[in-house]
Amino acid sequence: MSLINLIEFNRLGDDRGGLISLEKNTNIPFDIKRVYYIFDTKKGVARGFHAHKDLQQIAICVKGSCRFILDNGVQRESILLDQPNKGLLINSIIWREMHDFSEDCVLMVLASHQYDESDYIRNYDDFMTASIK
Ligand code: T46
Repeated sequence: MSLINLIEFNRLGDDRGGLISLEKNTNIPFDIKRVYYIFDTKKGVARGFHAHKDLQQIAICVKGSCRFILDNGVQRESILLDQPNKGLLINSIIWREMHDFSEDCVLMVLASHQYDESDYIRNYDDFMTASIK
């Protein structure tokens, strides 16, 4: 089974421009407790390199592009996010890395919980141990 779970959002825009709406229980499969966005990422920088113990997230490149690598300890897959109507669902105990940020990239992330550093697994060996439990 693929690790890449893309949710396609309806484009509600018209001849004035684009519009996409994100709603819990309509096109977002969890209660949104937090939203953050990553922008102005410096050339050549990669981010992520961690997993979460208990967190669902949806990552949307609302502008520009970046490449995600998802890894469940067995499989490792890559996806380019480059459309504002595609959301990448990332479940718990999935190692994620973000690479190849375009200069104009704005990566918005919806999260099922508030920020909690103790939910992060930032060491790959610890992640591998958690992934086989
Ligand atoms: C993820 C990927 C896709 C906060 O204080 N609150 C927050 O909501 C977030 C997301 C981060 N921070 C702090 C924690 C660090 O001191 O901001 C700093 C940078 O966070 P981090 O190095 O974890 O950022 P990324 O880009 O490596 O990872 C982020 C999310 O943290 C992570 O949950 O899945 O984006």
